[in-house]
Amino acid sequence: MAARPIVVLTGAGISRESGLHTFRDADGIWASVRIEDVATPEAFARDPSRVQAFYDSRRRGLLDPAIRPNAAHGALARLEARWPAPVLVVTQNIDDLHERAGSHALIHMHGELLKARCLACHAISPVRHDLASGVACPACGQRRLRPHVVWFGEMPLGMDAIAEALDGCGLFVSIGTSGNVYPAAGFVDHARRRRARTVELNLERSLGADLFDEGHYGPATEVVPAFVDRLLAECG
Ligand code: BV8
Repeated sequence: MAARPIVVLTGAGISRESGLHTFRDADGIWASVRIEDVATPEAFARDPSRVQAFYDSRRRGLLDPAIRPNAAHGALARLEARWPAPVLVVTQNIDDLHERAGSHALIHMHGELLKARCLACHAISPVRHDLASGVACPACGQRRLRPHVVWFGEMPLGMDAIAEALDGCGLFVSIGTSGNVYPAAGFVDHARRRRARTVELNLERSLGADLFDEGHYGPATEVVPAFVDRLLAECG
């Protein structure tokens, strides 16, 4: 049977072994700061400096040369390069590790830490420095930049393209996500309704584990390359 398109959803767990923290693990980001204080539009309106400092700190962390893509990111880039049908990675992550590993068909549905959005002209521009310093928008020159990040209560990015890809995929793979956050956590249901095969690759069973046809559990750098190798062997 001809190879079908694949949609892969990734979450913070795929970047954990690269040295980036997850959100809801014991040492996760939400263990030391509240979503309501740093990851909502209301938080930004109430205390922009605090929100900018939260993302400036994470951006500096991501730019540390020690933070590099890991074998799981690499396996997904290999899958895209060698699978004989489209492979789309939809990531909830705002890091750039999928790009640096070589993935090209990629949607950052929660935005990107290395981009800023201008509140005056809406331009999106690359950023590698602190926004708290009040840098000017390269497009309009005004000093009203926010992180190009989707906060709680904001519309995720690329939803139409994601829905179209889920409609047409034969395989949906969820990697490194706890299944807490919607609409991402609902993608498996969408794929099932379209009769796609659904697979979860995670350190432990997620909230939606029962919705998957199969699950393989362990560190992403082990279970993702093994799964990709098996997929590519199956398709010859
Ligand atoms: C939306 C920002 C409407 C960037 C994030 C009231 C008003 C409006 C909406 C809502 C509301 N109440 C609820 C909602 C919905 C809300 C939501 O889901 N809330 C939850 C908390 C209940 N969602 C929204 O608000 C979304 N927008 O609904 O708009 C709409 C929707 C559709 C259509 C039209 C309109 C916006 C959600 C995006 C919020 N922004 N991040 C940033 O700061 O990073 S969400 C945040 O959680 C991150 O993006 C993160 O990616 C995401 C999900 O977390 P995970 O990636 O899963 O990380 P987590 O730590 O939870 O889990 C890690 C997993 O990895 C674990 O399972 C662990 O076992 C595993 N793991 C750990 N180590 C490893 C590993 N796996 C493998 N190997 C390892 N080594």
